[in-house]
Order: sequence, then structure tokens, then C-alpha cells
Amino acid sequence: MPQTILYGGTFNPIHRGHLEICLWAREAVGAGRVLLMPAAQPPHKFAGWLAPDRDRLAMCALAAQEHSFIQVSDYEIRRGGRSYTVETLRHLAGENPGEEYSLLMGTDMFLTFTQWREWEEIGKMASLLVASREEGEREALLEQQKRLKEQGISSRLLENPPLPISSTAIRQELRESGCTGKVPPKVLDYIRERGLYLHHPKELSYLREYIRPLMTEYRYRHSLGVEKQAVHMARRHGADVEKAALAGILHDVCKDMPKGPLLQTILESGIINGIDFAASPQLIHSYAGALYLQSHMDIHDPEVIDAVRYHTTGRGGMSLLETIVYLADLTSEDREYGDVEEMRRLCEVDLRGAMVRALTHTVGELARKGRLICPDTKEACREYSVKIPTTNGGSI
Ligand code: DGI
Ligand code: FE
Ligand code: FE
Repeated sequence: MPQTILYGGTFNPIHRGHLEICLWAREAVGAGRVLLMPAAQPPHKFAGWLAPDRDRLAMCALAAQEHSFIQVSDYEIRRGGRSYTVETLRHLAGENPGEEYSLLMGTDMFLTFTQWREWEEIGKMASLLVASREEGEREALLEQQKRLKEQGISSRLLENPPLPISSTAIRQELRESGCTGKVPPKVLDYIRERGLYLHHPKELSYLREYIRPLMTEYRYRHSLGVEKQAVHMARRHGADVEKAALAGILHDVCKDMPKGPLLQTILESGIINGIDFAASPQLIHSYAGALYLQSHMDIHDPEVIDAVRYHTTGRGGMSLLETIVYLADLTSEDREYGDVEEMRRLCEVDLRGAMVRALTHTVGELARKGRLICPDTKEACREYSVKIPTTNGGSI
């Protein structure tokens, strides 16, 4: 039966250690191919900086050019949300019923295998292949191998030499020197061209470059404008300027990304606040943005996250930062509409008045177009005593 070794991970970035392990695994199993599967989001909590999905995918593809037996799949990234191996294996089995799978993993993953989602099912669909990074963990591995065997799960420990290369160390090296010999040259070229990992992730100048290729030129200009206006308003009204800049530049980070994977991520997060996202697709980008900051950008400040999450709908009890980002989005220098100057003036002197005007306009527009008004927007309207018009011209 044809053999495939499935090798999943964040590959952030892919490096020589990964490739070396692919070679060892193929040698050991005599498999036809190794399938690299960059994860959209690892299922366990990932506290770190994750390059954009399409960049990690592109780097894997470049690395795979060196070896014809290595292929790259975009399945998990296309699917979006948390990447669970059991689902990926089911998908692969459905696509290639005649194929036999081995699952390649590091020792830490192997030792915690029984915490994986539906690990027994995984064990039925694939045998495990374990590559070690350091010496001296053999005993624990053998013990785990024995325990899993008792559950009918077969595994194999590769005899690879220790490979002390880690993506974390590579990211640090890149940040410090702009260079590393631990990734293939084409991957290094790509990293440089795209400016990945080269700066401190939280620097605004880096964030501006980071978002640029993720969106249209129009949206990029708008994001710069919202950052500027949010910073201005934060200074004026005594909010945290750094947080305003961060939320401002990033508020629309997901606006131009494909909606399917974003929706998947939202549904799996469980944070939906009574919103029917299928009926209101305009709201996907703000909820997905809040999650993206946490999953990819290592930004966990709840004030910043909420400012992004509620920038489209508003909500009851908005913080000063949330209010500023909400209003900055409507009054940035790129915005053009009849009374934008009046809105800008209110943003200087009367945030409450600005909110009343903004909400009145928004719910008016939504009613006119016959769109749903989400519960958070309704709550914000109640708080600011803004009447919600009904679609037939009355108001409630
Ligand atoms: O992303 P931007 O274009 O900069 O601005 P935004 O995030 O405020 O999004 C504006 C869109 O969101 C606009 O099409 C109106 C829509 N919107 C705002 N509040 C609601 C809403 N759509 C629905 N369905 N329900 C709302 O409560
Ligand atoms: Fe937006
Ligand atoms: Fe916006």
C-alpha cells in the first residue's frame, strides 16, 4: 500500500531541522512521500508570533523544492480555525482511500499524545513516528510507546541524531542579525523580501508592514488613517496612546481575508454574542480580527482585543479605548461623507455626541438596507438613547 508520512506543525518558519527529520522518517518507513501540513492555528494555546498563514505555506513550498518526495498541503490553512489532526486524517483518508499514513511528530507531542483530540481515532488511522530533538529522553519515550501499544496504537522511534534547531531560536537570530543559516536559502530570501521576523513584533513600523500585504491598498491607507486618528483622540481624551495605535492599525487586519476560514475560527472560539454571521458577514472581520491578534500576533491585552472586536458593532458599556477606535474608524482622514467634518469636530469635544450621531447613522443605514441589527449595536443604542428604526419606517 502507498505510504504517506503526514508532518504537521506551525512551521514558523520551516527550517533545516524539519527537513532533516523528513529525510530520516522517509528512510525509516520507506514511504513514498512526506506531506507537510502547516497548521492554521495549533490546537493548544500558542503564545508566540505566527507569520501570516500564506507566508508559512509559501516557505514550506520553497523548502519542499529541494526534495521531490516532500509535498505541501494547504488543507488546514484553507479550512481555518483550530487544526485538529483527527479531522485532517479523516479528510486525507476520504481523498485517498488506498493510502496508509504515518504521523510524524516530535517527542513533546508524542509524550502528550493522549491529550490530543480523539487520539484513539488517530491511532486507528495512522501509526506514529517520533523524531527526537535531544538525547536522554529515551526511557520516557519507550515507556509511552509501551503504554500506547497496550491501547493498540503502534509507534516507532526514529534513530535520528539530535537536532537542536528550533524555530523560536531562528526567529530570535533573524531579529538580532537579519540572517540565519538554519533555513534553506530560498526561505531566507523570502523572509527578507517579506520582512518576516526581522523586527520586534510589537513595533508599530513592523506592524504597518505586516498588515500591508494582507489587505488592499485602499484598506491599508484606511488602517494608517485610523491609527493616526485613534492616537490623536487618545491623546486628547486621556486614553492609552500605545493601545490606541495598536488597535487602530490592526482593527481591520482580517477585512480582506477569505470569509470561510475566518468564520470557522469564530465558530470554534464560541464567542458569537448572539450574532448570525451568515446573515451579517460584515461583522466577521472584527470578531476574527480579535482572534487573529491572539492566535498570530501574540497580542493578548483584553482592552486592545475588545477594541478590535467591537469596532464595527459597538456594544453596551464601551470603554474609552473602544469608543475611540469605533469613532476613529469613522473619522479617519480617508473617510469622505457629507458630515464627516462635523463628526471629526465632535470627536474632539464631545465623544458622547459623536457616538449618538454615529449610531443613529449606522442603524438608519442598516434599517434602510433591511439588514439585521445585532444585539450589541442595539444595546449601544439603548445606552445612548438612539432610536432603532424598523425596516418599515417606524421606530422601536
Ligand atoms: O471595516 P470598515 O469598513 O472600516 O468599517 P466597519 O468595521 O464599521 O464595518 C462597516 C460595515 O459593517 C458596514 O457595512 C455596516 C456594517 N455594520 C455595522 N454594524 C452592523 C453592521 N452590519 C450588521 N449586519 N449589523 C450591525 O449591527
Ligand atoms: Fe472594520
Ligand atoms: Fe475600519
